[in-house]
Amino acid sequence: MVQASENLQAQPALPRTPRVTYRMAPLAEALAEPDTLAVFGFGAGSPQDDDPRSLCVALECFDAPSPLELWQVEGEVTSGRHGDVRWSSGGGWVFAAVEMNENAHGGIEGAAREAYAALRDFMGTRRERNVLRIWNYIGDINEGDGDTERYKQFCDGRAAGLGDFFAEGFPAATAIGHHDTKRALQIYLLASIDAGTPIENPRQVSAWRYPRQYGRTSPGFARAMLMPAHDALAISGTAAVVGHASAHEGDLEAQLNETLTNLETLLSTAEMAAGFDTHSPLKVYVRHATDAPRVRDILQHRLPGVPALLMHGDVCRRELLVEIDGWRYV
Ligand code: 3EB
Repeated sequence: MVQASENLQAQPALPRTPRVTYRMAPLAEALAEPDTLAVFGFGAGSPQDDDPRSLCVALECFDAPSPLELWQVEGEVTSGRHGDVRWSSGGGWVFAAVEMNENAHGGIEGAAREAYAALRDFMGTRRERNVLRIWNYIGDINEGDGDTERYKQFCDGRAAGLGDFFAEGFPAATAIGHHDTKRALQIYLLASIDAGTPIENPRQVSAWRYPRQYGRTSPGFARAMLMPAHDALAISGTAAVVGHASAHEGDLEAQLNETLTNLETLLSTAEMAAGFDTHSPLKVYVRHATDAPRVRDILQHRLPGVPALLMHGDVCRRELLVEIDGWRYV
């Protein structure tokens, strides 16, 4: 008879998903913990550190003081720099981040192209080749009309810089507008030695199949990503999109309800139990600061006890007022 212990040893160890939490703590304390893969502060007042694991996200948090976001892994963490990329690795995971000044690259399109080319170049040096989740924060995302809107220029540059980087499958993603007057494009990612399972939303057209009206270059992202060990679902930026159309234009509460329906659909498609809990860190991007109290009220009622960080961010379609992304652990 096969012993249980032999059985376990025969299983290839899949890397356990980094633990993502929000915490009120000094940055130095978070960085001093040896299992810290990355630490994020939010907004202009957030603490700064030269450590490659530390990133100040250019989005203001509606809660003051704002917490830090911590990513913690099992195993020792090493870190460094590779050209414009700051990175860390540990436990089978890689964090990589790049901040590009648009002015140095002729605008948002060039900055996106260079940023993605830099990330792709760095990832080529790693064993953790599977990019499972990526975040993009872009200044003045809705400025410009039609195909010249800055989000669409970003999509063009992103595709050019990516080349065939995501040929084996798109990661889950977020693309949100920030209000920092420095024209800085911020991109960071989480990659693994093992592949995840992309999840689409049956209520929505897959983003890479969006019709032409949304731009020359369709955004390439999966609606969610089931992590290799099936211990967590990474959820992409999710808004009130049904089919490919924006729903409930001008109605904040209806958009929020539609977004929550989309989130529940992702959980059920990933065969996860319904609902979010105290270990499901979410980010809620709110376009108009004046809407934040109402969004908070609704979410306290609909998602009681769920750590939801409210941030001032613009959704990439100007009629959309709110977007949610985050993590759901098993
Ligand atoms: C949507 O559902 C909203 O361009 O990477 C969400 C997540 C959105 C990621 C991206 C865009 C992106 O289409 C927009």
